[in-house]
Amino acid sequence: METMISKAIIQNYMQRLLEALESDVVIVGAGPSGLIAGYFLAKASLKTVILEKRLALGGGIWGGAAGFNLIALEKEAQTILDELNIGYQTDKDLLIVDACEFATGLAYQACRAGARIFNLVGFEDLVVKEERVAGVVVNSTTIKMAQLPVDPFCLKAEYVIDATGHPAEVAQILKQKVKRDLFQGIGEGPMNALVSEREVVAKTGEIYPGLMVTGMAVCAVYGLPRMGPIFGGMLKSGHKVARLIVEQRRA
Ligand code: 48F
Repeated sequence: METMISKAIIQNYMQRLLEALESDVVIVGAGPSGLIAGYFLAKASLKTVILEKRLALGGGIWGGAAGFNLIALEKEAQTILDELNIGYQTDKDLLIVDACEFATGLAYQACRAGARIFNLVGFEDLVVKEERVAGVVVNSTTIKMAQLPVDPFCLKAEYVIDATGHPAEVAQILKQKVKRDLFQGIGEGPMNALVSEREVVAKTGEIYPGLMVTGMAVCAVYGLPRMGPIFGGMLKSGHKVARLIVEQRRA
């Protein structure tokens, strides 16, 4: 019985991993922007892989504001919340959502739509060919944490999305190794929720052929202000990046 369980897990995991070696889109980071992008891409029938270096999905959602586990969204996010079957209550012009329901609801809906999520797998480097991003180099989080000298493996993809949040880790690698003038330096400006919520969506898009940026990684790359525990812009940014990829592939 014990070996039967082990064999079933190992065989099926390896099958999933083999299937993920070539995909339409690899999303790095399973915070709100990455999960919602994964949901819309998978819904549009694109083969979508989401990589998350931590054990839990949801990124910066869980703690709400200072550990008060509620988050706020603008009222126009209501349509997406309804589509995802995530509950909310209204407070003046805002929707208030339970952070735990938001994180688990986004993760569940991305999985149900068909996105393949691998947690405990961290992005390490890009594959770049003929001036286009062609995939990612990844390794197991446990190997990275133990700082073992173990080589990584690669996943090929037509598009890579940087959804790593504040550190914009994928864009950082691109700047260091390929395009030094991509941006000044990584980092957000001081808090301005209104401007940031607007600009994060406006600037979501392709920063290099084959590499898109979404969520707080957009703010980090363009030096936009931070916005705190308001998440409408994260959903809109993830939705937009998915739409841009679907449109580019159609063109
Ligand atoms: O930080 P995160 O939630 O980014 P986001 O989707 O949303 C930002 C908000 O949560 C909040 C905010 C907006 O209101 O200010 O902070 O832009 O999620 C990023 C995810 O990427 C993972 C990280 O563990 C987190 O779950 N991640 C970061 N680097 C890597 C990674 C990496 N190298 N490989 C894989 N995953």
